[in-house]
Amino acid sequence: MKKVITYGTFDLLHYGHILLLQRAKELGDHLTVALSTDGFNDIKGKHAYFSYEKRKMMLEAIKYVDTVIPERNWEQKKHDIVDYDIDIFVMGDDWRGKFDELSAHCEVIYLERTPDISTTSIKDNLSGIS
Ligand code: C2G
Repeated sequence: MKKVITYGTFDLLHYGHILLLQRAKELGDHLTVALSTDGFNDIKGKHAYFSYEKRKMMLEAIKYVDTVIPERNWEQKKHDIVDYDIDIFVMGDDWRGKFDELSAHCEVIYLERTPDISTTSIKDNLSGIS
């Protein structure tokens, strides 16, 4: 069984996230999403609209997602890959090159980001900024 993992905040879930998860799942047989905890979002300087529990519940409702685990820090990726016996690490290509060191443990794939949609743009549009 080919196991895939990806990481992110997945706040205000939108079709860009879904298309990423769909393509990630298509690369293997099992997809784990390491979901940024509220504490890690503080470290990332991100403030999610929805709590970790709500973001986790929404991800678990997506048919492409098999398992959701917490992402608590930057360093856990190489341990997750070993602990969960991961074959492929996937991220959107806004991260291209940032995680290449993981290729020592598994295949590293960057998928093209879906254009013209982001959690930030949704927030800005709703608040009338843009
Ligand atoms: N994404 C995408 N297209 C968009 C928006 C997001 O493909 N229009 C992808 C991102 O590239 C990422 C995933 O969806 O792979 C989740 O996006 P975010 O929740 O913004 O993730 P981020 O805050 O970048 O967290 O350790 C890694 C970090 O946790 C990544």
